[in-house]
Amino acid sequence: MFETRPDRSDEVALVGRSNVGKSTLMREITGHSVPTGQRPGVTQQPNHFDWASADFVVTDLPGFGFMEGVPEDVREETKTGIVRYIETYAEQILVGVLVVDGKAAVDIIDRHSGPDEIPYDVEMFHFLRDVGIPTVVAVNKMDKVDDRDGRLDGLCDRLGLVPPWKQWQETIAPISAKRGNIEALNEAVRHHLHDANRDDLFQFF
Ligand SMILES: Nc1nc2c(ncn2[C@@H]2O[C@H](COP(=O)(O)OP(=O)(O)OP(=O)(O)O)[C@@H](O)[C@H]2O)c(=O)[nH]1
Ligand SMILES: [Mg+2]
Repeated sequence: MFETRPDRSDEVALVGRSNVGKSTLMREITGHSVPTGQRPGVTQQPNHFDWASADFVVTDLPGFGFMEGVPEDVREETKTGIVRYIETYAEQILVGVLVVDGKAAVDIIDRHSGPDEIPYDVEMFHFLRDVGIPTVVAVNKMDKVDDRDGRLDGLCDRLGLVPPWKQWQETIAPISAKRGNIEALNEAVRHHLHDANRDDLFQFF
């Protein structure tokens, strides 16, 4: 998982369950084609995209979660790889983008909540923040969501952010990557880049 990273310092990393639209978002951000797919597990290795003009890389990490035909131990290995990657580059990752499926996330979180189970999205959100990475949740596929405010408030609640979601616009960014509607994410990312004194990277968002 580490071999392919270009020799670049600063990074924005996309992380999230399989099939939520990370690679589609990567394509929107970079303007370059990235393999995407109907089935989970399309991205098995990190996709990196860097520009000649800046010491900067965007990374689309493999997805985690149920993938048809992928055995449990391979999935765990993928998850461990993702966690190690993030720990290793925590200093360089200026913004972590946790991508979730706006229509399904709350239900999946609730289904996996229990006395000895922490849902992946919740775990990853806290992990990113624990290692000191400013984090934005890109709530994707909003084109499929009817009760927009209800869904976003519900997600905030699960992540430990007191609703209404509108007071968390630096953290909660409703988007539709497939439709090219990612302005809320760009704004949130710019907010964190500004905090890091990196307005020079606004050209990419
Ligand atoms: N309706 C809708 N579908 C989307 C959106 N973004 C992505 N998709 C679809 O979701 C599916 C998965 O997209 P990918 O970008 O391959 O997802 P991924 O998160 O990279 O998946 P893995 O590589 O398996 O982790 C594809 O069929 C996309 O066309 C969106 O904003 N709205
Ligand atoms: Mg992918």
